[in-house]
Parts: sequence; C-alpha cells; structure tokens
Amino acid sequence: MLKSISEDVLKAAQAILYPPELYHFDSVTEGIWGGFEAVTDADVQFFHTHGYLVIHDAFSPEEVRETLDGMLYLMDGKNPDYRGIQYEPKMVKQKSVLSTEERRDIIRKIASFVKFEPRLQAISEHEGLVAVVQRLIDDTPMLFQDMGLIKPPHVGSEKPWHQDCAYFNLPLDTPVVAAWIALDEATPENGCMHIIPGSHREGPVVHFNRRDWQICDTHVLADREVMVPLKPGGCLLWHGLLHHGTPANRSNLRRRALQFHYCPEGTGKIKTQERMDVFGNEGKDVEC
Ligand SMILES: O=C(O)CCC(=O)C(=O)O
Repeated sequence: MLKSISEDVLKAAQAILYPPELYHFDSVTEGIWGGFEAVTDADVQFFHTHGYLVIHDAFSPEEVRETLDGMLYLMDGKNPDYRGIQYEPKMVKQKSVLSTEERRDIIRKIASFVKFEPRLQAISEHEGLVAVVQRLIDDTPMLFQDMGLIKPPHVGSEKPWHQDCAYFNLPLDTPVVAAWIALDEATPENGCMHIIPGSHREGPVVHFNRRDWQICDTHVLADREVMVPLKPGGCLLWHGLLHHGTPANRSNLRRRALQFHYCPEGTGKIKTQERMDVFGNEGKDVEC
C-alpha cells in the first residue's frame, strides 16, 4: 500500500497530533438489531434521552456493496463533473505519483455527491432510514449535507470532538439528525466513532479553531465517552448537538462511511455571525 511514497512523507502523515487520553477504548454503546423496521417508540425515546441510536443491521450487504461501488466511482474520478474529493492534507501533494487504486487510500472525504451518483442518492433516500429520521425530528426530513468519510489506512487523520450544529447556519432550535453509515467494519483500531451520551441535552458549547473547528481538548468530557464500533451496514443516528469525534486510523484497515444530515423540510438559514455568537469563542471569557 502506497509503495511509491517516501518513508519521510509517510512518517510525517502518521504523526499523532492530539493527546491520546481524548479517546478511551474501554466501553461500547448498545444498539438494536432487526433493521429500521425494528425501531420502537421506546428507541425514539432513547434517542431523545441519550442523543443517539445504533441500528446494527440497518442496511443489507447488497445495499452496502452498491453504495461502495458508487463511492469508488466518484473517488476514481469516473464522473468528470464531480469535484468534491478532499485528500488527507499531508498526502495531497502525492496524488500525482499514485495509481488510481492507490489514490483511494489518501482520500479523506468526498462531499456533496448525491446529485452526481444515483447509488449514493438512493441510500440518502432509503425508505427505512428516512422513516426513522422522520420519527426522530417529528417532521418531514430534508437532506442538507452529504459526505463520505473515508479515514484511510495508516494516514487517516483524527476528527476532533465537536457538535455538528457548530458547523451549520441553521436556526438554533432546529432538530438536526446525523446518519453515519459504516461501509467497512468500523473498529477501535481504524477510527470508529466516539460519543458522549446525553451531551446534546447540555446545549451548544464553544468551539475553537485548533486542529479543526472543535471543542477545546481540555473541555472534552472524556470520562463519559463510549465507542460505537459497527459492522458494514450498521448505522449510528445522532442529535446535532451530541459531542462526538474519531481518532486517527493507523491500522491497515479501511474505514469508509457515509454521513447524511437531515433537518425539517423548509428550515430557513441564519447568518454565520448568529451561529458564531453561540458557538464561537470570540469576545467570550473562555480559554483554550
Ligand atoms: O467519520 C468521521 O471520522 C467523523 C465524522 C464527523 O463526525 C463529522 O464530519 O461531523
């Protein structure tokens, strides 16, 4: 893997830039089985209380395969109109020396793809998924963000702890649900999701521009965190204010996932300044 890249470049890309104690590896969330149809009103209540819901077998192996094929089609540049590929920052200069196949393993993200790939649009509109999101937000869901989160083997970087709503110019009381769909097995070794159950009920927290737009490392409630390992086809749903993050992938395993964000149809926008008044740190008596 990545044979054409010098050891120095790989070593620099593999440096761990965060305190290891930000991620604990000793507890795991519970989840349900039986697909989206198995979600009960008690599970909906669980989501409201804890800010997340895990459905281990949400998508079939065929749905996962079709989705991965669609993702690889875009990652390999087969749709020339699609421009949403983002590389691991420390590897981007290497893309010209890599084969198409090798290049897949330095891609960090693909963004805004549903209009470019019918197989990815289909999963964002999956009947079972949309029906459950509808129950969670108690309204008709509108997809407003779509991403493929790749975290490649060896060089996949951390996504620091954050709240998704800190990124969105949506009215602050908007019910936002994220759906994170594992296409490979997501494990403790390859950077599965870590969450802080119940943190959504504590409201918006201040974010800082550090390694990313993130919660300050010293404000992370790490003693309350749990991991969410998933098999391919597993789905984690979470509330837009839930604290979550993922550590780096230094294993030789791929960790490809999709993430969709939904809010009620017809939701309006606020100005960036209004969002920053709440989530930003400027002018506030808070240090990082
Ligand atoms: O998939 C990941 O590694 C983290 C994604 C995430 O939390 C986000 O983009 O909001």
